[in-house]
Amino acid sequence: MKLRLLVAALLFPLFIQAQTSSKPTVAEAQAFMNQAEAQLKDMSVKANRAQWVQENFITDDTQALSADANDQITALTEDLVEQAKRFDGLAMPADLQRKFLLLKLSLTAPAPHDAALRKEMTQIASSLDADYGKGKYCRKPDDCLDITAIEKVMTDSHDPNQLKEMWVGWHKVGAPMRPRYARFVELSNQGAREMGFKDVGAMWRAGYDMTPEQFNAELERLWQQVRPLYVSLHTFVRARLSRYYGPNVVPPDGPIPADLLGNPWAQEWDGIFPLLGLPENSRGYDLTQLLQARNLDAKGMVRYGEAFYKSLGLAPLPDTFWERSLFTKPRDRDVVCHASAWDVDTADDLRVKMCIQIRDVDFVTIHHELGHNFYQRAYKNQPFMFQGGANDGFHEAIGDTIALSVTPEYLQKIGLLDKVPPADADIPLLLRKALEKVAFLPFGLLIDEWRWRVFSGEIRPADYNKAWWEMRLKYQGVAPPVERSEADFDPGAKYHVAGNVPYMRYFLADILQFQFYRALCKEAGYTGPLNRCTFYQSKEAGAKLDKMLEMGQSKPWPDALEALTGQRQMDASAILDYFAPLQKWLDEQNTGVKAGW
Ligand code: X8Z
Ligand code: ZN
Repeated sequence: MKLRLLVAALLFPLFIQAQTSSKPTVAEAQAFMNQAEAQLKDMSVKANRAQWVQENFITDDTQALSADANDQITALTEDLVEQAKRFDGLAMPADLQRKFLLLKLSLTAPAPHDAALRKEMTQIASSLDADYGKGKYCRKPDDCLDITAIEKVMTDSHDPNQLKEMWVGWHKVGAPMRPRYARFVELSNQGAREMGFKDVGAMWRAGYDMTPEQFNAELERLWQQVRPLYVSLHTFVRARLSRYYGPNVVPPDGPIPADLLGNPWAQEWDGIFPLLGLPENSRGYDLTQLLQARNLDAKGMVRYGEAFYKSLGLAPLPDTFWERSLFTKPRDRDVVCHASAWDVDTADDLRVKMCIQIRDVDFVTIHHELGHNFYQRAYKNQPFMFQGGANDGFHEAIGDTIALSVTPEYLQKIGLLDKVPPADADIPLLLRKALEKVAFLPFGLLIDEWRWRVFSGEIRPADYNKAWWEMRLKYQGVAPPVERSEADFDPGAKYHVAGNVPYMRYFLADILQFQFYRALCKEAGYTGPLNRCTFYQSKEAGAKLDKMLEMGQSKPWPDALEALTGQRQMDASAILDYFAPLQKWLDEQNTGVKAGW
């Protein structure tokens, strides 16, 4: 085909010139896009199935099948992006223009055109994902802990030696990934450049309906808005941990050892609430205990989650959701336990995959995952290219917005809690929430700050770990519990790095969810203190939410934000409002204590 064109060009140069300068029409662009959407939809369903099987049954074969399917969809997408270049510069309706942009941005890992290199890249991606899923810390050959077990120990144990052992044990998972990760960066960068982007990070940043400079400025603005609240929390937590463990273990004026925060990545700190010295039972209840006292199983917890969404007027999940989801960790095989929500056929085949434990944080994660599923179903009638979150932060924020509504008042309404704790339980309740939401902010920011610098070449493979810990120190004020070197690859011990899932979405979601929540509480007619609001059973809130969800990514995200909140800017004032009483309390507690690290 190409050869024929070349001959024609030599024989009839003038004719060819006339042909190529005749502009394609909008009708042609529309027809091209319709066909592209049909092809991509078909192939993405196949790739979804392959990946579902791989993550639920990790073997060499399923890994190869999933890599193959990914290879094919990558090739198809890149081919379509190449063909779409002939419509560059054509004036077309805004929604069609948007589809062309979204087509270009649709791959998280763009690959080189060269088929051998593309295959190499998709195989590396699949092997990194599988390595994480299979990852274990083995104390002895027949005594191994997977990440679900390690997370549990790191939340429950308060023995610094055991915590250090777990932390070091889990972080061994990253080291073997290092050379493959470096190669992955090279190959996917080449793919991004072939598509016209500077590098993969620049391509990821192009998905926010603004220039990369504007996006950076937005991130900085939001971070500066919330940073004082984070520093107040850090200062308080460090002082209390120093009191609990002693100043030799937790120096009162330095960074906090990263293994002592109740979580393998020190990303959410709710596990250490009992160590902070508040009076026994100060919150009035403990959700983990309530769930366990009910003898709830994993499915029962998901049923509660679904019931919340139904109470807003949204339709129940299909039967296949209950038949095909994975709720508990299988005993006899390796699965990727990191929770995820799936939309296998871009219509009704919704699923979650999660190794649920009966505890409060998993209750929140269930609502989080269902938020993805309800969003996916709400936009299923949009054209394929518009089936996505207004931006990826929106997708991550929906379920968390619902989970914020899991208040004592709500738990009482659904019969899980007898008595709503009085107002003086608010500080402990807010503190517990802050350990989840405020502690997360710098972590949410730094993962992709690191990765963007890796993709741009500013951080070289020889400095991967050094830069990682510099950034963890700078943003989070945490330090590794033992010395690290470039023989380690600690970023690989975090799922989203191994699995190549962009992370800035979670930082945005952490801010957006409070903005959504405040708007939905208002819609529900609520006027009390924000942290006690539940919009459970509010059909008004449900209708407002659904209106935004149905839009998918058909419009720039400020339009979606406006539909729900009336605002067109991301705004951290909602998270600050929510935690305002706590910030005041923390600052009182911190009087005379040096802040920062
Ligand atoms: O990965 C997730 C979800 C699936 S999208 C469970 N989260 C981030 C993480 O675990 O690192 C939710 C909060 C942040
Ligand atoms: Zn999510």
